[in-house]
Amino acid sequence: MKICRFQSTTAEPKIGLVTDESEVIDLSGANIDSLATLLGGPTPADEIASLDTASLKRHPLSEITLLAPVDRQEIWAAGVTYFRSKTARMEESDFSATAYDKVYDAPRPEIFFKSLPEKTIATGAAVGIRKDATWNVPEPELALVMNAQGEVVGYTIGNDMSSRDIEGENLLYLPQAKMYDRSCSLGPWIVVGPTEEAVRQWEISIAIHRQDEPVFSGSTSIDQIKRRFGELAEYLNRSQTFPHGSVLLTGTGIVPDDSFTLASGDLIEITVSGIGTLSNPVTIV
Ligand code: DO4
Ligand code: MG
Repeated sequence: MKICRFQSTTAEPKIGLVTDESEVIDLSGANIDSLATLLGGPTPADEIASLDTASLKRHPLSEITLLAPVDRQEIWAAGVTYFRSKTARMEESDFSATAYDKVYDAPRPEIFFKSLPEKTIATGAAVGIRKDATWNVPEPELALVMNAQGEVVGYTIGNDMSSRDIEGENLLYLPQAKMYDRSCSLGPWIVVGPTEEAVRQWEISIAIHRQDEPVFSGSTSIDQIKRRFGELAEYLNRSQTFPHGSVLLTGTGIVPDDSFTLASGDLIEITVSGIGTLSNPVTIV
């Protein structure tokens, strides 16, 4: 079951159900007008499955604009959850290498604040590279969607845009490497229902094009994430409440060679086999 935020002819954002026939069923007719309401309850999948959608308005997917699938949820991110991420960070940084090595094996995961709903970029819109950074990469990540109880109830795709030169210079610069205008995209929608075991069978892949030519591609299995989803969710929700639910990116397992950096005009496409594709051009901010 795919839940989206969208705009049709009216400017007002709406919640929709994306059907296998590439239609969007407008759930505002069933009094569902925010993700905060859905994620504030315990089981959004059951709530939507119980609706009688026959009389609700439908739009062809091609005629609506998808919005980032967040309205009142904070967006957080976990790091160094794949072996590939650990080794890449140890290489990029002289004096922070032990920190990455240690956090990969430590009981407590690395979790950092990433974005707010109003700052988060939807599929189709531009993500940003910082004007003061020289080494910029996308980080393709599975994102967990949690309800107010901190339980994982859905999945979407995230791009944790990162400036590797700033991050590598000093670990204390991590917030500047990770949080700036247009540094986080999410979408195209939220898939609710699948179990962690099913999701671990999915693949995540990325393709980057520059002037229509491929310049980087890579893929990995979601099952390479070292930590259980419930473990990551439990740490995020420990001593912290999210009454409208929350989103947690789960870390990257695909890191381009050190010679690669993004350029303005590049097109980034991140695909998760059970979800769809998050597609964003790149601009300088
Ligand atoms: O510790 C730096 C960031 C790690 C990260 O974002 C990742 O592994 O995806
Ligand atoms: Mg990341």
